[in-house]
Amino acid sequence: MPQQLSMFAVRVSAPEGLQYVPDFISPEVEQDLIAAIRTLPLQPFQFGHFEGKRRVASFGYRYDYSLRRLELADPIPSWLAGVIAEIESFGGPTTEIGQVLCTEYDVGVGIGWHRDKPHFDRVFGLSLGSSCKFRFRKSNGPSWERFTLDAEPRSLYMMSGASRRIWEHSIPAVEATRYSITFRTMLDAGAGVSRPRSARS
Ligand SMILES: O=C(O)CCC(=O)C(=O)O
Repeated sequence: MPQQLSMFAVRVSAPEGLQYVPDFISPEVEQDLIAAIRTLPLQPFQFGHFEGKRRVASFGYRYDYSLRRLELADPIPSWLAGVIAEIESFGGPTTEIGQVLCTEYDVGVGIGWHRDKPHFDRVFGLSLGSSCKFRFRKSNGPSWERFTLDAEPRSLYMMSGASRRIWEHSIPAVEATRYSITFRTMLDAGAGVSRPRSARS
């Protein structure tokens, strides 16, 4: 490789522990899930005194940024039972979803750089309605190592290991309305509150 080029060559490899499954659900299931999310009392994301533009509904647990702790939320609704069973099967033995977050991103809305709260273990995310650039970054001394996943509608991503604990993730402003459902397993030691009863069929 010419010297000039090698200076700019970037090794782009997926973060360890990240898995991606295109077409995890059918278009029919996608439409049913979007319709169900639209019936929820979605509220602007609360970050202490600040309000995010994305609108969310939490089930099982919700993280309260003012109190800095997990609080119990409404039980996981039964219309999620089928997809949760598929995700738990994909995740393998011992995978038990304890928390669900439904999110609506209107056009122009995204989510900033963050890692999920340490109370949670693995994070599974279903993308619905439109695609997004699911960006990852990890500090590499003076610069950032970066990776971008094109998360397509109906796809599932799973973050575990370094992709979940070391890398941060964010989504830039979406170009068409996107919905996501994130499903999280719990780290029992960190939960600090008793397990909610899930409304599973
Ligand atoms: O919408 C998504 O797929 C990601 C959501 C997310 O990162 C979060 O709510 O913490």
